[in-house]
Amino acid sequence: MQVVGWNRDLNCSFNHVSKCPLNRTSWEISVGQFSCNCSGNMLTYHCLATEDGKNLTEGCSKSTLIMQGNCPVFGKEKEISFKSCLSNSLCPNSSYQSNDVYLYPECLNEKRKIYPEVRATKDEYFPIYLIITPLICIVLLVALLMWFIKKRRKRINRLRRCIYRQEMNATLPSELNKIKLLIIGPTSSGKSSTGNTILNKLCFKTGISSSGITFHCKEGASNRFGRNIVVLDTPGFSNLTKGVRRTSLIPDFRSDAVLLVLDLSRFSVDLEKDLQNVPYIFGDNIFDNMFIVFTREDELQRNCISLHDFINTFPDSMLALKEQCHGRIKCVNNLKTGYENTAFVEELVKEIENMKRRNPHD
Ligand SMILES: Nc1nc2c(ncn2[C@@H]2O[C@H](COP(=O)(O)OP(=O)(O)O)[C@@H](O)[C@H]2O)c(=O)[nH]1
Ligand SMILES: [Mg+2]
Repeated sequence: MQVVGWNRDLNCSFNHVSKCPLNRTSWEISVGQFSCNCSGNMLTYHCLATEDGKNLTEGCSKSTLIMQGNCPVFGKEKEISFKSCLSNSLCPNSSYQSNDVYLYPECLNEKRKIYPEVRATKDEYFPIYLIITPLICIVLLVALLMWFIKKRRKRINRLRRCIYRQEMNATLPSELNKIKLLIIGPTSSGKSSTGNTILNKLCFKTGISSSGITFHCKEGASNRFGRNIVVLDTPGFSNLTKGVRRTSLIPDFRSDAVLLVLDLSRFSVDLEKDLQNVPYIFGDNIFDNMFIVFTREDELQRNCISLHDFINTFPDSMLALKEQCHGRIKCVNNLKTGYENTAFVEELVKEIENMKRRNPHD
């Protein structure tokens, strides 16, 4: 850039404008409107780009000869300088006076295309920080939220464990608080697992075997919710000799409730036959205080089916059984451990106690 005009000491005003006049008529109107009688010097109206290319400025200065291919600009001290017009054929193609610049709109282009070095200022690039800053904020927010949720979940689990421990440490109840449960059902339906869930300890051996794992009745007890819960686990139907009555197979065990444990993923003709034999093996009154407990609730959840929807698919024989049990049907996931199954056991205990209250002589 070369300084070609100088008006540092002249007390004239300069205004930034959004547009410069681009033809003779409007230029002359601006000349008439803009007073250039500064400090007694006869100066000429100019409307030029500033040296940094950022603004268009109106002001008064001495008219200066600008050489071909250049555009006049206002320097930092409002002196007239020039910059090369690198654009194209629309650039000045001969020498001219700086106050005739309106003849070359390329020099007054609002987008400053005339000055590649000015055009390259960072303000004219897309402001990447406008994307990066909110992005960083979002990532930080998500991380904070996840940290908060994790912390909360930990606290809830700690609380649950605490409640669970308190429940476990409850003082041993008297005989009056005893609840006796008899567990029956087909082989491998999950009887022993359900017994363990109720007692909240590995009391009965579990596993898969076509002939069954449990061949003898086994009793287990545990203190839960301030009650002394006693469970009698029995062999599967296939290991109970048909034609032999309960009394000879199962020790004298006056249960408060019978849990008929069925695997909800296994409904077969064999099961229907087994169920028909239930009153013969266990006695005609077996249904009076019976709960049907379906294991593998996890399978229902995996298939997004509610217990209610599942019950709606029951065959007639099961509907009849449901009626006999007065609709007492429950569902359990024995894969859950400890306090995760607290709700199931607590609900079962409450329902058994309600049932006992309604039938005090049973
Ligand atoms: N996925 C799943 N498997 C279960 C559930 N309950 C029991 N089982 C499994 O079923 C199999 C038989 O269980 P078990 O309690 O020995 O049956 P039992 O012969 O009736 O005493 C075992 O492998 C258990 O792990 C349950 O709720 N969900
Ligand atoms: Mg078993």
